Amino acid sequence: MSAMTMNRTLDAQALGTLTDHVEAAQRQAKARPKLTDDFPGMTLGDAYAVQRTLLARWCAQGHRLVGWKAGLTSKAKMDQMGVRVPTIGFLLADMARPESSAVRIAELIHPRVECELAFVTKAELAGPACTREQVLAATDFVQPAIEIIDSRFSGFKFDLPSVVADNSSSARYVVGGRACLPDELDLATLGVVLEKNGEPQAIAATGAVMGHPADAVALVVKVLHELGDTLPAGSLVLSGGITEAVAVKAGDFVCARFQSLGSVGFRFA
Ligand code: OOG
Ligand code: MG
Repeated sequence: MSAMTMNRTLDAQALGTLTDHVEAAQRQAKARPKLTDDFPGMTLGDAYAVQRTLLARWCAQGHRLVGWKAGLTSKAKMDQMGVRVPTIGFLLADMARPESSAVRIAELIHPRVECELAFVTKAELAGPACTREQVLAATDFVQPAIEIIDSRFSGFKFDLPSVVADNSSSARYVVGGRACLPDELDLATLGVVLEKNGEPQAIAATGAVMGHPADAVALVVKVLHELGDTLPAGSLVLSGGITEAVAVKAGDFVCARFQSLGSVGFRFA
């Protein structure tokens, strides 16, 4: 990611209009055409400007930022979505749902679930060259997670600028299972099974995420640096779907089983 790729072209009015579109679609859980249909010249820098404006609006309304997610960090996810550049998105406290709970599906458009390794940090991470080693040294613990993504774009179809502006499809997340210290395990070789209603849907190992999921946390730090920001201590970071995402409907029970880290699951009501 270079400064070049963060070029911005939108004036303040266009930025406000695009943010209005995303905010309304998220609030109403209503799909709309992807943003680049109306703003074909939108750049990646423009898209992150919309995402930052959206974050500022949510925080001004009393929502609390608790961390960040990396998206499109595995080949399975890139192939599924047809976007080959990893992205980041923000996580708010009220997007979290408890393990083993019933998650309300009526608040969502066309949700999909992803199994991810979550990191919780104990020191600030910053800069353009954050490394896997720095991430591991700053990690308090890791834990299994399921992210619920819900693109606000019709047909769950988008391009890179549109998905970034839509906060990388972030909707809900559930963290659970067993918390482990990062040096207790080889975080690149843990087997993971994503199940729906007791049936395996996808199987992979944690290294499917960029070779090592800590590299996805480093990527988050690098993108934040491009945006003039850092990753504070105490952040939750979701490192990205290890397998392809799986569509769900009311009544489904989903579970992600992680080698050595236990499992996390919940149902959709
Ligand atoms: C974009 C978000 C991707 C992941 O873990 O890869 C993501 C999408 O696929 O809608 O969260
Ligand atoms: Mg994800």
